[in-house]
Amino acid sequence: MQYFTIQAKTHREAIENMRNQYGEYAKILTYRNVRLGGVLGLFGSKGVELTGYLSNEEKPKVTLEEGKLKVLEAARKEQTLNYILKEIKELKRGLPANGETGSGFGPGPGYGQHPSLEKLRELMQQNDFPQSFANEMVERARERFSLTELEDFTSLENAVIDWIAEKIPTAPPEPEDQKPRVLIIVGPTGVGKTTTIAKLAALYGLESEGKTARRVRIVTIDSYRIGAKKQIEIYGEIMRIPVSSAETREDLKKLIALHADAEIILIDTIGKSQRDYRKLAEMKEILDGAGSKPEVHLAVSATTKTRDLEEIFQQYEPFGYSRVIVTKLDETSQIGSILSVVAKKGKPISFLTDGQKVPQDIEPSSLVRLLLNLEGFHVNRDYIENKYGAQRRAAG
Ligand SMILES: Nc1nc2c(ncn2[C@@H]2O[C@H](COP(=O)(O)OP(=O)(O)O)[C@@H](O)[C@H]2O)c(=O)[nH]1
Ligand SMILES: [Mg+2]
Repeated sequence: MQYFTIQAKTHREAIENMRNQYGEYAKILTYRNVRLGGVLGLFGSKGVELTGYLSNEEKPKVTLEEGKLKVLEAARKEQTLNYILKEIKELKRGLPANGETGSGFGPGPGYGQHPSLEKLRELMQQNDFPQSFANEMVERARERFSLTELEDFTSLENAVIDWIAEKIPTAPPEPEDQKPRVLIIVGPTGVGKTTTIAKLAALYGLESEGKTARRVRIVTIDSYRIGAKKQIEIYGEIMRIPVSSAETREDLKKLIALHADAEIILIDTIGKSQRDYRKLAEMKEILDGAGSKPEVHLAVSATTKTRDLEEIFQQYEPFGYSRVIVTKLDETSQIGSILSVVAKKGKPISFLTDGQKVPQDIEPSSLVRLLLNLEGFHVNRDYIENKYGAQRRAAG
């Protein structure tokens, strides 16, 4: 019988060496831990030593031995798997379990979520940003911020402010060379079109610090509603701005020709439900009398839900509006819906109104004002003003 001794760093390596040197007939007799190298067994590194012999037994036996080895190997693999699973569980225990609670936003159960990302979702919800918009911001944060960087929530907030700002469409001020400038406001009933026309009439038509009064005319095609004409006429009287009404496309054409000497003609329109297609078509027909280059502004209330806003934006598309006036900012602290819709539709905001008082509760839209209106962001006012102040009036 031939005997052998094998030393190796690990048990596995020893067995492998044995198989390589002596093949499948090798059998193990003894097995012990030893020190490899060093002097008199000292100072060496840890290793194993096994002794064995070569058996003359028939193949089947060996096959059985191999089978055992396979089972052992499989068991070892399973142990490794179990070990890895245990490690993963440990790791997860160290993370907040937010991802698993399924906030409705998360990537799904089983994913850990950094607390800052969770906080960001809350911020987005607090401002009424729709889910898709919130998801986009959180995804960006996840992509662009490392785990360590996420610890600094202030810098994440600043970045998100920038990402929101990037998405808000801006436009250069309307060209003032066209005379008269024809500005039409369309939009659903009760959003504040007539009130806004009065505010604009004051803004342009009354003298104020450093600004001379411009020649403003008001035309209303809101003569269907009893009292509606009266409302704007009273404003006109107070401001000494002439108000006339048009009921047909020909009327409107004539009035615009008549006011050829005016600098700005403001046109107030019938407030109708965006679902009253017949009335909308009728109004479109009348407004065609305004010539080829009127500026059409769609007025919507900041309090409108995202879905309704999308429907309104869609239904007023035939009027070819190029700007959006956001009214009633004083009635809500959540502007995520309107911001997400103007971003999606690519329509710049021209004016913001925030109260019933004529003429003061209006201002040209600015990124600064919109961004400062976001709720819950602890962003330094100076940061926003320095960065976006230059774009003030950008959309006006
Ligand atoms: N709180 C608030 N109310 C407004 C604002 N603008 C208009 N309103 C009010 O909304 C109501 C409808 O306004 P109106 O101009 O007649 O709307 P229109 O039907 O679109 O012409 C009136 O009571 C206005 O005083 C605003 O910015 N804030
Ligand atoms: Mg009105």
